[in-house]
Amino acid sequence: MVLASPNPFKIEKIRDDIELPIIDLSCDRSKSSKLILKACEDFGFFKVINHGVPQQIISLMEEETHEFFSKPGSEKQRAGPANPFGYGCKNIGLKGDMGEVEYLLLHSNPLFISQNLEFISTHPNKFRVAVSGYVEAVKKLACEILDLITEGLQSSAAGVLSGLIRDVESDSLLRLNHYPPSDAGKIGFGEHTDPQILTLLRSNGVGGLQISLEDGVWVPVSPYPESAFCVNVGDVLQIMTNGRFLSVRHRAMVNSYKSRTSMAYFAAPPLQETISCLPGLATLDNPPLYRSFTWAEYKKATYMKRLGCSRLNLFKLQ
Ligand code: GA4
Repeated sequence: MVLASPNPFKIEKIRDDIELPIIDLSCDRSKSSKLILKACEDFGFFKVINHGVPQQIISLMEEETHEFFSKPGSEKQRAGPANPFGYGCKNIGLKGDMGEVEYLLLHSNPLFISQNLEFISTHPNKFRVAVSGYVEAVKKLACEILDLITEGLQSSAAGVLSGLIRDVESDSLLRLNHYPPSDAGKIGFGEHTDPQILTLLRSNGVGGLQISLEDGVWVPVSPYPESAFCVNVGDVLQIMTNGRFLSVRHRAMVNSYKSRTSMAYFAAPPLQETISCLPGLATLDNPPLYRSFTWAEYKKATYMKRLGCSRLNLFKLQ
């Protein structure tokens, strides 16, 4: 299907007939592992169901998210500006990117979660309990998926990826987004790849997320099944798999009738961790594509560039 793009002078290809993988984590371990590997190679994206995150924990976090975004603008501003953490409205990052979105960006570290909560919620303890419970549950799911990945890769890296996320110093983040209804076709959050290892995202059952295929064709991601988590491969996982997995380009569109909220957990290594290819994934025939660097170095590079720019090329070996 070819649709008019948000920019009326540019015609963009959109295909809604592509079946994106939905992986049932309650099925046989080696089967899930194979399906995840294939999805990471083909799309850098898949959905998981029967993922073990309790509905009660999700509902609690969704209630807090709804409550925060329902507050008057002046109250929400008290939790901002996002530099990069805190409340942000329309401004994304530090280089002038804008979108039809408001958000709350939080570090997942328990100490950070406990700070400045009085600016976010009138019942800070309830908010803290909801965020900590959600972060713990999605961290566990991210680790489970990363273990299935390393098992499937059969590299001698069993547990290496999940270890980076479990580390007390892990730089993982939680982002709560609200896309108020606006003119259809407007961009909520512009195209980009996630810099981290893996992203777990849920929405309130309203569509808007789109992923880009390698040829640049956009595919809308259906918001169903509502119980599912969307999983994105991030830049660091593309680098650690020596380019075998794809860090998926994605964006969020707004719609004209319903407001959309989403909650994204970005699983990241500690800032001082050195990132390089997993053992066995670079060989003489398949030499390393990227140089080693620390996550702090990579993160700095992401904030120096506009949202849609590729950071991966900066770390490519000749
Ligand atoms: C994209 C993924 C995460 O939402 C995020 C974003 C970050 C921000 O909003 O502060 C960035 C963006 C994201 C990549 C490029 C830079 C940094 C905005 C931006 C323009 C929190 C992250 O880690 O990188």
